[in-house]
Amino acid sequence: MHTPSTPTPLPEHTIASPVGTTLERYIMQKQIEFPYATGELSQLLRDIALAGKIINREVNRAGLAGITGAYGQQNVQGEDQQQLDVVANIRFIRALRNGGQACAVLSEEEDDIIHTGNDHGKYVVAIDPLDGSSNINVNVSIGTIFSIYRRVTTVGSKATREDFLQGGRQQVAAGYILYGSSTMLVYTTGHGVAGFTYEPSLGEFFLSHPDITIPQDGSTFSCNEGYWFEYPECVRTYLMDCKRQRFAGRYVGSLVADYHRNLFTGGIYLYPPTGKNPEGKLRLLYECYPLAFLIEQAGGKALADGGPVLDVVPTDFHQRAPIFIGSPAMVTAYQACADEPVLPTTATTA
Ligand code: AHM
Ligand code: MG
Repeated sequence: MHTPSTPTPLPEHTIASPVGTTLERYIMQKQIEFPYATGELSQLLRDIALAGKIINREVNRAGLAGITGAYGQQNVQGEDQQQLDVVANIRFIRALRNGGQACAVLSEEEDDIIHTGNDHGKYVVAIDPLDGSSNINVNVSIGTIFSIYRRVTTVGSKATREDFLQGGRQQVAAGYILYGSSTMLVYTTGHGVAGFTYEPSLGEFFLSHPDITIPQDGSTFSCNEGYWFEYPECVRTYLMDCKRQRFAGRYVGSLVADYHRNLFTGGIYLYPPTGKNPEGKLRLLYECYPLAFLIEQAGGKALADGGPVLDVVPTDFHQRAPIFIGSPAMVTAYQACADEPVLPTTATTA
């Protein structure tokens, strides 16, 4: 006779749900915490997540769909556009236009601001739709970076420059989407930082990293050392110090990927002024500001030339700024090198 045996418990990994709180639910929960919130910013964040899902799909099938490779034109910064840059730009602007909450968009790929036609929208969005263009064709992680402001012009009128040139401290939300071995959305609304991982089979972002904080210190530096001879002396001094301590040099060349790694493991990302880019290469409004806002919310630090990135005064849509961003102890150590007075070179007597 068959005696029933105790069923073998399923291995934990087969039943432990990787999923829990969806981005949707999280946004809703957060909204409830702010009694006067109208839900418009929440909707805007959903629109950005939707655009991220669409771009994720494009990135994943790019090789098969034949949309890798150069587009054959340059953007406003004089950089060669990739086909995916252009696709991501169109997708993002379309999602924001359809969403209705953003009245205007500033994109790395467009010379001027784009009016969405939603003049009653209360927000404006600055985006780099697909950052790390040089990595698109070689299957390396790339990302989207976004920054959101509440408009300062009258609701119902056309958005203007003033809505975008408010300064980094006026951002109401900012974040990035990393298209990597998994796709993640990480954002802040000024109340800490949360990270969500995309579950492609369900088509949902799930809360995977609540309350992200960057390690206070780290042992990774990320910069393009090919520019060594163009870097200011203080940058070389700092990097030499990193090397003396046998820190790891890690540079993907995709800002979002380098930033994301350093956010989780500790480190510093540097893009100093160079001969080719004396103001630095990265764009203030849709690269430096949002990542600086997010790093400060995660307990990190972001410097430009002589002060916090968020205090750099914006004058142009596409202006550039140097950036030194990451674990606070590392950024402070760089700052100490930068603050060191440059000794006059005096002739030595024999
Ligand atoms: P992009 O916006 O044209 O893609 O340029 C930004 C990228 C960053 O992702 C990356 O960190 C940096 O440029 C790499 O620049 P470089 O090749 O000079 O090191
Ligand atoms: Mg970029």
